[in-house]
Amino acid sequence: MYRRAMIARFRSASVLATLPASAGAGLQSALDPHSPVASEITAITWLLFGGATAIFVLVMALTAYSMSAPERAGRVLGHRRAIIIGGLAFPVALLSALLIHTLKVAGDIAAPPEPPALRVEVVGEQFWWRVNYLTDAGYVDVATANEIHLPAGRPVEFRLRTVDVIHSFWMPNLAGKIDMIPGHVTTLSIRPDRPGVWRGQCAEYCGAQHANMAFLVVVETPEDFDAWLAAQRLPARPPAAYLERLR
Ligand SMILES: [Cu+2]
Repeated sequence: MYRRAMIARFRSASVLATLPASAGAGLQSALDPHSPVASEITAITWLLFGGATAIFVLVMALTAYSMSAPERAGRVLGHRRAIIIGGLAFPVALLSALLIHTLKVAGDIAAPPEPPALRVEVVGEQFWWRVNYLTDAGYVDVATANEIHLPAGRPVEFRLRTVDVIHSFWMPNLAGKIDMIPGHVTTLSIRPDRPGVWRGQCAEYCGAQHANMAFLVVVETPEDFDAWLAAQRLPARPPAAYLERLR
């Protein structure tokens, strides 16, 4: 219900009115990834969830066994070899394997696989997002607020900074959280896999209006994105209603 209300609110107020009805499916979900980085994070999530569930079930089964046959369980589970394998070797081997795997994935996520086709600077401000599209030379080409347009299938580099307190930039469908730290520029590289609309949110409590610090990510075909960018470069025009009144 909330999601429908959110989509309706944004649709009525912005360019989203032109998007197909299916655009809002999985609007804000880390379990519905739409970039290689987000897919890797989701895979780790399921790996940890599946592994933790298997260990929980195993421990519950051993607990039930111990309660139903305490003497026999005491002999089997209390044996020195069982304690070394189950209490020491198993957790050390498992946690080490997980550590190596997650470090490798974290390295893949941090190192952009390809040079960016687009650089976007996002500035966190209490309590909104300034979005600057940068030229190759690093100057601001076009600026928007609370709405990020991206081309599908093209690598994008975000340069993230803040002008006041710590914020955290989070697009659950497209990437993990990344903090915006005063005095620092952090970077994030993604490649959205298909057109769609997703919602992002500040993930670091930053003040009274923190919960309202949200934004939309509109991923379009490269042709639509180029057309949108070209339209944004045009000088602002007065609203139609205002022109009507002048007639
Ligand atoms: Cu914030």
